[in-house]
Amino acid sequence: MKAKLYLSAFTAAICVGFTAPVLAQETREFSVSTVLSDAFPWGQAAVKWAELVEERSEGRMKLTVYPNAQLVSGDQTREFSAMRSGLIDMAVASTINWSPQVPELNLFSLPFLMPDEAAIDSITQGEAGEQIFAAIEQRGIIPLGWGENGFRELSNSRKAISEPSDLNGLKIRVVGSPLFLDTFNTLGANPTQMSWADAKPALTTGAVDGQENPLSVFDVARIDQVGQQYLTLWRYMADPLVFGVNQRVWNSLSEEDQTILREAAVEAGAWEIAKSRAELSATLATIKERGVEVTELTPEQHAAFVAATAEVYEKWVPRIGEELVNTAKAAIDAR
Ligand code: X2X
Repeated sequence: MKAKLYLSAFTAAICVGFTAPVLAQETREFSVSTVLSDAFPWGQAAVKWAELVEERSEGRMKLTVYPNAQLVSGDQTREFSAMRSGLIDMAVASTINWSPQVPELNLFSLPFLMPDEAAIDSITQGEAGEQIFAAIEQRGIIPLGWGENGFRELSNSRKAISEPSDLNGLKIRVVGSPLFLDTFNTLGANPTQMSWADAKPALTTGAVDGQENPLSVFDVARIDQVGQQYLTLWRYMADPLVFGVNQRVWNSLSEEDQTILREAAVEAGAWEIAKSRAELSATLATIKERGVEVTELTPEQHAAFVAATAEVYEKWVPRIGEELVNTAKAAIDAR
């Protein structure tokens, strides 16, 4: 955290001219980590947060966004630890990247738990969301609001995938907790964990055959240009984004500034969620125009994937917490 002393031109003039006692306005600068830049909805969420905070705090707080997980040298699954130790002040982070340190966040990664956007909202905006925020806070980060990376769709360079056996032996890049290895191993694929920084080069050289990411990421990062000709819309999971602050930073702020940060995070998140959802169909059209073969699953094909990944729950529900999973399921059923 860098604290700087700024004197506005006006107060400086007063100092020089009248030697009147002056209360200098202190601007504190904070680092905000993201994985994706503001070319993507994710990075835009962080920029929006920064703008709202700077404006509402009248310059007392300046949030500087560092994209591409650069504060952890691209190693996005170390972001949470780096925040906790104070190397990073704030972040807009994917639940996937924090799930190695916060097991409860694996909830969102359970295959086919959330069928639609209303299901995501029923978790994040309800009791399950509160339990998850409590779990994050318990581990030293203050969570303030939710954003959204989006439903993650499956792409590959080899063939159209419409049933689990199509994944047989395919090398798929995944990130995050070992849950992803379990999901793809269960499907008969050959998953390999790597950071986003390493993913595109691995797709380019053919070191991996496929990957999974939201449509916005596939589109903006031009994943079609690295040989990913086949895209299956299977909506197997979605990763929300969490706006979070290091606990010591949080405790050092006045109540007023805490409120500004929290309200701005909630607003920036809601703005980004609405924006990225509204853009989805145009994004899909763009991807199709580029010649990517898009496979939409029939209800039967979808059910086959659900059945094929069911055993992931046996291992992971106890790690996530049975109560949390049940609370989430009840919220989804009642949506
Ligand atoms: O690495 C990914 O796939 C990304 C950019 O979606 C996340 O950070 C979870």
